Formats: sequence, structure tokens, C-alpha cells
Amino acid sequence: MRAIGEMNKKDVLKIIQKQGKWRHECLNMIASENITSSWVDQAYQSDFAHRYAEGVPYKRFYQGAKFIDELEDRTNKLFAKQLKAKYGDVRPISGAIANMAIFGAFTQAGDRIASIPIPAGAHSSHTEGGVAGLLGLKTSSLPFDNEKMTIDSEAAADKIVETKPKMVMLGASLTLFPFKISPIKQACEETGAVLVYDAAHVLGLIFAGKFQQPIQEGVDFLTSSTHKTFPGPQGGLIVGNHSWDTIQNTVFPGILSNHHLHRIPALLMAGLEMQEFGADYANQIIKNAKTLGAELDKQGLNILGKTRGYTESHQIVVDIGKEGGGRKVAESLESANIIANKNLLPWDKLSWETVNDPSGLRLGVQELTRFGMKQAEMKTVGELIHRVIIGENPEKVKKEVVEFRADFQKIHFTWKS
Ligand code: DSN
Repeated sequence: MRAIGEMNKKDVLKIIQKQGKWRHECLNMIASENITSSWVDQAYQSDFAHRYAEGVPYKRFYQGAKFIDELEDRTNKLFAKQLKAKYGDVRPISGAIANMAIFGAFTQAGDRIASIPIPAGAHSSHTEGGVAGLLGLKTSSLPFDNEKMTIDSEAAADKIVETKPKMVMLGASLTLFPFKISPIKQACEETGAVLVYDAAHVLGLIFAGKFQQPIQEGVDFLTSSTHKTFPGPQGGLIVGNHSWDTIQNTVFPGILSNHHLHRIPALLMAGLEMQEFGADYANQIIKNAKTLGAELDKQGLNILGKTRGYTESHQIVVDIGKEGGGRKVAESLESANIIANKNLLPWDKLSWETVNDPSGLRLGVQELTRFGMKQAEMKTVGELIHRVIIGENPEKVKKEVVEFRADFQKIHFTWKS
């Protein structure tokens, strides 16, 4: 006899199955998600999930690490090479932990860091409400150009010289266009600020050479998660060219003990996969995002970055204020099996109220692209989204979404199984 609320083993499995079935009937458009191939999945489930390997490859504190040494060393080197850096560390278990390591290595409580304004897309870990604040850092915002949907780099450089932050953090959860890094780099050199690029959203595009190359453009470090446009297991990484002992000692023992070893071979597998298929995948992602932007614009919606072709990344952002606001629209879309998120826009005033009901909607196409959708399908996706937004019964649209999605179940941009 089970008490109300208790679960047995079958219930747990049933919920997992329901999730898998449901998300395979959805248009998954959260810009920070992706799906892994069967090769990456195979590499993910292994004995490494049960083990520890404190330290760095070939210099561990426990025995039993000879195979993870080999795999982790190769993974570090693969990401360093592909991202044009000397050193790589794939131990951070998430992008936020990678940022924590960077903050921990170069700042102290009371220092100030500068980043993108929160409504313009700063990641929570860059803010006083997130990891930065937890470490006692003060944050200030760099000037943002709402029309161009990117940092105003010249004004940002002036502000850096004037306010002398200890660290400057580029990169955001809302990333449509590359940053103009050179004026910011110059200002950082003048003031001694450490320049960091959080590449989480666009890692797959950078890895494939289809977005800007931050390390080549002069940033000190690139931090990232590994599962957005880059279709790896959930996790994080750091690459850079200097101060590597400091970084490594901050990751362990500073922050982590175990770094969840089973991620590492899966990440290596995804790295090899994207060395082969990443350029085609990234090209298609960008084409798809632009096409979706154009389609929704044609339908009469207000797409940000219109004057610049909507986007150069996997995301588009819609000002949905007039259509009922981000919360209402995102909830209606979910009822139609279209999964996206409400998003603050640069001109939203920051408060709990606006965070819970912002005026924007963020749409990512990286997973739809992985399932083989191209420009023609983006037009259909745009029509389905628009019909929900203008008030058509989501349950009716859902039937069409499920039928449409049934034809896109196979993962592309990977090896044949
Ligand atoms: N907050 C996540 C997003 O961009 O969706 C990233 O961690």
C-alpha cells in the first residue's frame, strides 16, 4: 500500500517515458537546449559515472584514473585547438560553474565586474543575483545599442576606462550578433581588466568557425556550457592562453571535487562529431534562424534586429508586448506543443514583475535543425507560432504540430549508426 504522493520504480520510469514521448512530439525551441546523438548517448552511459578523478589528467589524487586521464586530456586539447586557445579545461560541470571559476581566479569580494545589462540578456551568473553576487562582486552594465542589439563597443570602452572594473564579461543568454571586441579589448589592456567571453549560446557556431572567434580577437578566456548550439552533454568548459595554473587550481580544489566523469567521453565524442559535421550544422542553423525571423516579420510580428537581418545566431527574439506579453504567449505556445521561453527585452524595466511577465519571446532553432528541418520547414513553424499568438485554439494547432513533427525524428549531422 502506497501513501499519497509516494512513487514506486515503475512510476519513475513512466514519467521519464512520458517526457521523452512528449518532447518528441514538440517543437523544442528553448535556445539553451539541444539533443545529443546516439553516439554521444553511448559514450555518456559508462562506468565513469561511478568514479572520481580529482586533479588534472596524469596528476590525480586517487588511483583508478588511467582511462579518464587519456580521454580528458584529449578532450581538453580538442576544445583548446578548435577554439584557438593554448589550454582547455572541461572539468566545470556547467557554464555557471565555469564562470564561477573565472571570477574566483581573478577577483575578490568587493571588486566590480562589467557585463551586458540583465534585460539585454546577461546570464544570471554574471549578475549580483547570481554567482557574481554570491562571490561578493559588484556588477555594472555596459552600454547597449537596442537598435543593433549588441553592446555599443566604443561607449563600453569609455565606460571601462572611466570605471575600471576588474573584469569585463561579454556574452549573453540573448545573443543575436557577434560583439565588436577590439575597442573593449583596448580598454581592458589600458586598465588591466580581465576580458572574458561567455560563449555558452554560440559555442557550436564558434567551434564550427561560423561566428566570431573570441580568443583570436583577444579575449583572455572563453567560458561556456556545452549543450546549446554545441550538441554535447550538459556541462561546461574554459579555454585560454595564460594563467593556467590559477584556473586549474580554482576549478579544483577551489570549486569542484568530482567533475562528473561520464560527461567527458560524451563531450569528446560530440567534439569529434562536430569537427566533421559542425560547419554544415552551423550554416543550416543560421539560415533557419534568419528564415524564421523573416517569416514571423512577414506575419506582422515585431522581430528585434530587423535592420541587421534579424540574427547571425540560432536565436530570434520577438517583442510580444502588444500580443499579450511573454508569459501568456509562451504558455499558449506550450499548450500547442511549441516549447519556447518568455524573455526580458533591453527596454524592459527590471523587476520581479517584468521577469515573470517580460515583453519578449526567445526562439531557438538549433534542435529543430538537428532533426533535419530547413528553410521550408521554418516557414511552417513560423505559421504555427503566429496562429497561436493571434489567438487560435492551441489544442487545434497542437494536432498539426504533432503531425508535422512526426516527420522529423531522426538526428542529422552525425554518423550513421
Ligand atoms: N539561462 C539559460 C538560458 O539561456 O536559457 C542558460 O543557462
